[in-house]
Amino acid sequence: MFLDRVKISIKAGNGGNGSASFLRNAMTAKGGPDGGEGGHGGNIIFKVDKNINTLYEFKFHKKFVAENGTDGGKRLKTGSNGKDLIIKVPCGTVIYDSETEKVIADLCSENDEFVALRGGKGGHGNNYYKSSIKQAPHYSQTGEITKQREVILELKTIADVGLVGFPNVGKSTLLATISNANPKIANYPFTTLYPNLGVCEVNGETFVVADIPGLIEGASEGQGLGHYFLKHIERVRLIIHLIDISQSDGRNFIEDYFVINKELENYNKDIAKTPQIVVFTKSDLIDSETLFERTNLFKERVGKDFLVISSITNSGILELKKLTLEKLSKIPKKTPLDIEEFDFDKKDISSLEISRDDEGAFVLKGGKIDNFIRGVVLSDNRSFAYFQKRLEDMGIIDMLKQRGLKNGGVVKIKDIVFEYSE
Ligand SMILES: Nc1nc2c(ncn2[C@@H]2O[C@H](COP(=O)(O)OP(=O)(O)OP(=O)(O)O)[C@@H](O)[C@H]2O)c(=O)[nH]1
Ligand SMILES: [Mg+2]
Repeated sequence: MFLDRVKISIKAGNGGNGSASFLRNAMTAKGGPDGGEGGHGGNIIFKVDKNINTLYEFKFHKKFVAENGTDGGKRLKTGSNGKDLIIKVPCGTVIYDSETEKVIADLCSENDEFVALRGGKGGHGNNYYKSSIKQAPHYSQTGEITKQREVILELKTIADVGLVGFPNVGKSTLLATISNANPKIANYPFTTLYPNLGVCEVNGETFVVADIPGLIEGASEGQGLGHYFLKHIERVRLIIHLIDISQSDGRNFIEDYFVINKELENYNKDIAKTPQIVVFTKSDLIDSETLFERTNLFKERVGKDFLVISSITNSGILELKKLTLEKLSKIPKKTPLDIEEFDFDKKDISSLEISRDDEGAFVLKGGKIDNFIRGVVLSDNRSFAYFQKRLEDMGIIDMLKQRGLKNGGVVKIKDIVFEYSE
């Protein structure tokens, strides 16, 4: 099965806790603080792997968690950093924020990578808080806890050329003839169920060709399989539009031309503007007189240039390869998609919300509080004093006073409740 859109969850590693320990050995009965720093959590990184062509692996594996940092230890031992988790994706993977559906990364070149989530910071050990006035801090900082997020991965094939046309017109056969690819070929419609890529070489130069599953009338509205794959044509620079000139499937070749172009236009106006080479296939199945009549009719009715080929006799194949290369040399590469700035990573450390509950207690919330509170281990009186002092330094006590906080008033911060005393 071909999978080209999938939702997965990702989580960077948590930071390790800082340690609050004191040096104790035979020589120093009462040593100083020696608690080490917590290690940082691992990042979540998406990286292009050119050996992967589909998102199939994500069918079974949908949850990705990077390693946590470990806690700091005694004797200033720093915790180890969590390992980054590298998620390998095919070239052409677009990543969306699943909440907003905005594009947050477009991994469209071979060496692209994207750090989606940064690991939580490790907490400071008590040694870090040592100062001239505070020789023996008993508190340390907890590591940062990261949140799980959801992203959507979507594969939009990256190829220079897309082979487009009705089912059974010979797209896969042409791909097999001109490139190193080995797609399934059979004399029935919808043989190709997902895009195949091949590299075609002409005069020492190469380009990448994608064989797209056959389109039918209504494809842009969901008929057949094609609609699902039209997105893979979005990024090709050149379309080779294949039409069965032998009419072996009983359709009319001129109608075929218009129907497919209409579907492209209905799907996306930009695709309709992509340069095309019109190619008549299976010319070996009709005699030269019929071929002459039909191509003349096409000139009259449509008036566009075309090439005539047969993948069986190879006639016209070299000419098509050369024309493709020549056209490509004049068409600029498509630029990556516009990226919305990704704000999973931005931490809210400034917001502060003050409200009062039914009992008249002051309730503090917001990023500023979250950031601060993780540093406080309140099992201990000395760290509690530090906590109140920090609230004062941050100007929060003044703000509360302006709103009516008096001596003995109750303040709630998450699960910490205390009475304010001047
Ligand atoms: N005689 C002749 N037969 C061809 C030619 N090209 C393809 N065929 C035959 O046409 C049939 C369909 O070919 P495919 O390459 O599978 O067609 P497709 O366009 O990829 O079809 P879907 O994947 O179903 O959309 C096969 O039996 C091929 O052998 C050609 O130039 N001449
Ligand atoms: Mg095919």
